[in-house]
Amino acid sequence: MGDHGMSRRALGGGVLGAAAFGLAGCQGAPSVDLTPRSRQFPQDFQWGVATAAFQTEGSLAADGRGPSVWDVFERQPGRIKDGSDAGTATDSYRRYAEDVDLIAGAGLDAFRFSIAWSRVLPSGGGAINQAGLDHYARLVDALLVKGIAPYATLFHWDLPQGLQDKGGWAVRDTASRLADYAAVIGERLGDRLKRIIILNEAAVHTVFGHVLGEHAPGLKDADLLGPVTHHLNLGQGLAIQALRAARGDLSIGTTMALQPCRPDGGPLAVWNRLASDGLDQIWNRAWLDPLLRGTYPDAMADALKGHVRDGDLAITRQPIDFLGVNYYAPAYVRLDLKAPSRIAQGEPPRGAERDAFGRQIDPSGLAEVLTRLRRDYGNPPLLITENGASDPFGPGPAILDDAFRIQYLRRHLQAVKAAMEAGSPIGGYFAWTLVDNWEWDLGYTSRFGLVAQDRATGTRTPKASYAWFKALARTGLLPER
Ligand code: GCO
Repeated sequence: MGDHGMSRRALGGGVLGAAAFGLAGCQGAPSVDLTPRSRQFPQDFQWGVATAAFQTEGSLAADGRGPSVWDVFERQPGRIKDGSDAGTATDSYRRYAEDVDLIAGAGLDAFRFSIAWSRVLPSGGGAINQAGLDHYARLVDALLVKGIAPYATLFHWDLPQGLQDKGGWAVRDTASRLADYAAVIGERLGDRLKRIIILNEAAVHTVFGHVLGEHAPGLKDADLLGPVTHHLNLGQGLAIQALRAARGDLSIGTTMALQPCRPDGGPLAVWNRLASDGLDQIWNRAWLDPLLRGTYPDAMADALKGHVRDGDLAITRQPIDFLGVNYYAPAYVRLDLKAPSRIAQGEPPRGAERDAFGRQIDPSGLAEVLTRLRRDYGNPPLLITENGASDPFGPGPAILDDAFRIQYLRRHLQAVKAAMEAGSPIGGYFAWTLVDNWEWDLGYTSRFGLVAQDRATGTRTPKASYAWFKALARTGLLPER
């Protein structure tokens, strides 16, 4: 697996470090049909692209923005693979109009971006920074003028450092601060911004930011798994309530990184199945269950002890208008009795096709996730809020003739259409991402864009995948190959 083996969301290497799990056997992967009867998507299906504030905006000191945990983390030596920072990123804070033109130029219906909390509330709470808010008002207006539906994520991992200084997600109060911030967005932008996503991939933020120390805020403390998970879930519930109280006409959802957790060695590898089930509970169910069922899975019980108060699970469980699903790859897991969590990274089957992260490229994992939501979680309305492929890592120029990306998107969209035919109410698909950006701890060495960027000049150059996605958005007809 080379040096990619330890990268984030390969879910590996390390030890999750949770307290002992209630390990129980899990089912093998359900058999799923990946071939749709028809490759024609419905007329009203939304085609979009997704981005995140810290990965794109740059202008980190502009207009009164306060620092976030990522501003602090990226400056710590050794944290970012290429030693870069997101000071410029794609310069989207200044070039947002160009990006809107690219989205409109591709005929897309929707744009998912995130709002930087610390632009609106520079230290996380208190007085509103009007200049920061105005930026998002301008962006939303620019999208609406072109008939593009804005979807704003409230929290894409960039907690204001002012809140981190008070304990961040490890403390309960941060949940209320998220709700206050949500209310501000609902009240100040809700007249035109109608679609709001509360959290992005809270599992990644929890595990990679607080347990493994590979993401901001860079903490490596297994004891944080329970409190951080619960306070994010609680904050999400409170934020949904606050938005509903602010306005009655919002479409509110949240986005999760859902990954099928598969035992290394296949379903007959019984010991590894214990570990893959443990990871499934921490990674997927610790987020799905509190929101959609008002419960936590057993494996979280010890970690959560002392953090869940009476009534909390009535708050975490909220009606949502859509669930956002981000999918890239399945996770392979093995049992490791030496690891405190007993969970370690496994290997995909031999000969598996792999992405730049070393993860298996496998659209059946997406189908599996969608089937589960249909069968076990009441079939909520869904959006695919991220899916995409990186160029091979490295400093070289972007690959403009990116046939591999087109094939990745096409094959995953086949799985999406097949799931729709099987009864999943999927309303749209957002490719990750518009322009090659700053990929967190990987800096500028990983590129997911449909559009390349010359980092010296900021000039944007559409890749082959941009033209391909444009044709798809126009016709809704997925090419056969
Ligand atoms: C996520 C991340 C994105 C990544 C993308 C590619 O939500 O998964 O937020 O920011 O850039 O997933 O790895």
